[in-house]
Amino acid sequence: MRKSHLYLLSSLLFSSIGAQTINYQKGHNIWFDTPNSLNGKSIWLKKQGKGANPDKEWETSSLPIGNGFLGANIIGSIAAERITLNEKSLWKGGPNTSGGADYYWNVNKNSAPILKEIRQAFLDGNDKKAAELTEKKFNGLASYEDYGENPFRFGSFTTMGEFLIDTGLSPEKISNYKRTLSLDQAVAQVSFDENNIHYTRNSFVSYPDRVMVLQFKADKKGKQNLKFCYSSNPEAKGEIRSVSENELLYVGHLKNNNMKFALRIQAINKGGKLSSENGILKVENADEVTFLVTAATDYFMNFNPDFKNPKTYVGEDPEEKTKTWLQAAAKKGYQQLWKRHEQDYQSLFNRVNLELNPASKNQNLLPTYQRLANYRKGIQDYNLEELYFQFGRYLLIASSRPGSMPANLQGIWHNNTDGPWRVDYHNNINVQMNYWPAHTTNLDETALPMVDYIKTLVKPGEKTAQAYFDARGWTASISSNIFGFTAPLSDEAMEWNFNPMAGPWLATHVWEYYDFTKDLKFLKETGYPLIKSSAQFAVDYLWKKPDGSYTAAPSTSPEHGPIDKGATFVHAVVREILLDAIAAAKVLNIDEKDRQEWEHVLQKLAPYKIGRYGQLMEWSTDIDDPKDQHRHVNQLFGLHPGHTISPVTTPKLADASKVVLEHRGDGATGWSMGWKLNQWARLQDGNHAYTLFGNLLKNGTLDNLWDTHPPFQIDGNFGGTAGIAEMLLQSQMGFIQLLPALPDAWKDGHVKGLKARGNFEIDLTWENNILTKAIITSLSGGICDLKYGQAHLKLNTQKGKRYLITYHNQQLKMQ
Ligand code: FUC
Repeated sequence: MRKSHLYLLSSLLFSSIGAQTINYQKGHNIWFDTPNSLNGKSIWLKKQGKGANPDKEWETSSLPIGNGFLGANIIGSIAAERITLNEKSLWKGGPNTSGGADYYWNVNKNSAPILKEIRQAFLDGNDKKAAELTEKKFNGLASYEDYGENPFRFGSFTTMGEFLIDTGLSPEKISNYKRTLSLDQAVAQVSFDENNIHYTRNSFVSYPDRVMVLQFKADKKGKQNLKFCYSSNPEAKGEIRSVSENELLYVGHLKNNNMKFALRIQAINKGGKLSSENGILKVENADEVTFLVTAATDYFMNFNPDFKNPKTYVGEDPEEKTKTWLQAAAKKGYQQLWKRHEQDYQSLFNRVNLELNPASKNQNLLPTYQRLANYRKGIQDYNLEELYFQFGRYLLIASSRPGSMPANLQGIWHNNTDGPWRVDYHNNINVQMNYWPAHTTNLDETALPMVDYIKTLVKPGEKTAQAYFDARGWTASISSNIFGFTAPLSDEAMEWNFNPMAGPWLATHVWEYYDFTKDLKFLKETGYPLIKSSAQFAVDYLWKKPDGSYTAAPSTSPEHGPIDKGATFVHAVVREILLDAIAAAKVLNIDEKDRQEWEHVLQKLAPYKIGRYGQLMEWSTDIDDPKDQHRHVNQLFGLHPGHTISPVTTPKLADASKVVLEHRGDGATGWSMGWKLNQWARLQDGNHAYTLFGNLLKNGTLDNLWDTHPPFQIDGNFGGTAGIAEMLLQSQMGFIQLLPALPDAWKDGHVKGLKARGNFEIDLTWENNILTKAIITSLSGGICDLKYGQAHLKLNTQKGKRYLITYHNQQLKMQ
């Protein structure tokens, strides 16, 4: 019997004693019962085949922890604890490479004058010429590969190295091993018995105190004999030094761009002795040891970069910052650090609780990888589905906190000097997908790094908009870094490299932030300028044809198909940003003239078209292939993440979207299944959405529940979590739909704390697949327009009030 309120109780009980013991059989835990080896250590010394990561254990069975800035993976070996380390801003590339600032910013081709020729070629029916001109002229100057140019400008996210903490224990002699990540408490715990002694290691990363805390203890005194070693990024010059008997300091610079970074480790012992020599910390016969780790780079998030200054992204000295944080953390001590961490984390995580078929059998007695294996065989495990949902929320809190850049392709969990797609910000689905669950699962704050990222793109993106399209406003391209990179890359494969819709797509997230939070100050001071200038770009990018209509030429549908004179995806993004801009200007009651322009363009924009198979056409001509199972489904952008297609308001277009999804099939890479899950949910087909969710878990998920492309890519985790929220609640069409895509399998359930646009918090309870109760908490007041099936209820809510709604006799009623 599974009693979900027991989880809460147990998590409360265990939390109050500072993660002494995680009851891995209760609550939201990802756990393993066998230790990892140390085979993967320093994988940068080993050969890496394309796409394959030689450190399989890191990829499939390590546990990620983080505070948005600092990320780490706990490997949990016996003879040593190995911990891979990331700092979000440790990047190669940017204006401080030896090429200097002029070289870095000289990445756009001035191709705007060629647009006329391309469009004339389209008018002449010479699509081949249009494509060739686009391929030759609309790429940029910077390579995506470090072997493509020297110095390498685009750069890549890169590891901060790893820790090896020797224990002197032998893996052969241990029993009762557990490696557990508690999502309820945001702590990773490794525990085992050796020689009748029970050893425990607790690891967490605190956001309020900017410190990583690693605690080693045992149930007998004097058993901690440890050697703490740090191996830095091999592409850095630096030194690890012993600064006192209990403290190490590393200061180094990346060779590529001279980025400075610092790391401090301090040991605090109970009993025994500490010493430090030659950059190694030694613990002898201690009862308990806590290692405090602070790390930072000199990166400065600059929204107004000086294009002449190579150091425009260089800020505070990391040696100083890490010192201040370390001293403050050491003063607090373990218990206080733990309490502050737990309180901070739970203030976000506990906002949402999901229970699916609460009376079903809890299979938490099995390690997570075995549950996943059973799930693949078709054994139902609703609690595993809940765990997957909550893991996405955990990962977002751990990788995206205010003041940092957004989560990248691997969140903040990369184990090498460079990785797939430079572990970058990928703007044609991936970074956007990372933020899909931010608002719907009640984590608004985690979206702020995305807004900051967008702000870093504006000034450089204005140059890109001018150079290629002679356009107002700003845009970005396929890939970006932390140094405001907005140009296309040098590759001529324009089906992926041509992506001027990156900017407008990103800007739609800014409107989402407002729409969910109703934060007027944000909209006025931060949001609207970003949205408006993006809408201006979108208008100027379009081709005004001789007949007065607007179309996107040249354009592409991400990563496949021809250079087109009107790809559906592009029109859908344009529609979205213009609608957002109009809505925002109306809220602020400004820019009447701009609004008229945007409305005019919307009216004249090439419409959605339905093709010969009844499909929503992907390109301007009816060339779709029903056998095409490409992972990108961008032609359905209007269905999701956009809001211009819906079964309620545009049923024919929704039917045509369904044909596309049927053609594309129910398989794909991890993130693509995550996307199709969201799209089926938007079609309000709960059972089909559930099939996609099942496939994502079965075929796109590693043993530690990380999403895999392959390799590990975090977007699918976020897409999966967002998709589950979409199945339970939708609000994109101007009203709120309760349980719009509930699958038959989720017969009974309860969800607390999902968010709807308008700043409403919503709890739902259902039995036998039918809604019984909803509680609406209005956080900003205003009209709350509820729909469930055919039932409809409109409430005029007051800020701060809760409304209990029941569903009975096919009617929604306020109690
Ligand atoms: C997009 C996808 C790829 C990969 C990459 C990071 O370009 O098409 O599959 O996920 O992003």
